[in-house]
Amino acid sequence: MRHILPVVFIALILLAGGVAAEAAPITVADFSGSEVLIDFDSLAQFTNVTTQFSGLGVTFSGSNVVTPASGGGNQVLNVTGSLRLDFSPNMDRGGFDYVAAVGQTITLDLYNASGVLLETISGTDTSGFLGIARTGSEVAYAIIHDGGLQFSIDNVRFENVAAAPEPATLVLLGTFLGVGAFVGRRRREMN
Ligand SMILES: [Ca+2]
Repeated sequence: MRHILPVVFIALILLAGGVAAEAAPITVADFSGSEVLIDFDSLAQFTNVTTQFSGLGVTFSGSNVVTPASGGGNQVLNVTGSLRLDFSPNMDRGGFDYVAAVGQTITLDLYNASGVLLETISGTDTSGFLGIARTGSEVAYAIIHDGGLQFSIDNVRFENVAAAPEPATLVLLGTFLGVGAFVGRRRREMN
């Protein structure tokens, strides 16, 4: 028993640490592979993107229009400098490709359902990927903005990985439950 308690204690600390909200910039490679991916290629030119992808868990608002992407297919051109994405259910990992003008800064702000700004991340390249992960499943909507200029986005990705526990967490939980069962058995044997 004296040797088992520290193990249980450490397992509990690690499990609690996984629940606390933490954020980090991510790349496309950081997604699970089963994330939602919206490439806009199925939409007609000059479509205004709003609720076409609500079945996939996201709606768009803010002046925008579907235009041809330079590499083929479609992208979404934002003409007012601000685009909002509402997620249902909440997401905890998301990102997108962007194209901007030289000297422009593209910013991604993440908010919870109460409108509290949780995280912000910016990109200053003329094209690239902007993404962020935040544990805790709190992200209800995102606003992409650039200070009033035009920008384009494509390949919007998002998911809620908290809904599927990570393997490391499962192993820890299994260890914890296993230790608990062992202690219980030892106690029954001693009585
Ligand atoms: Ca596309």
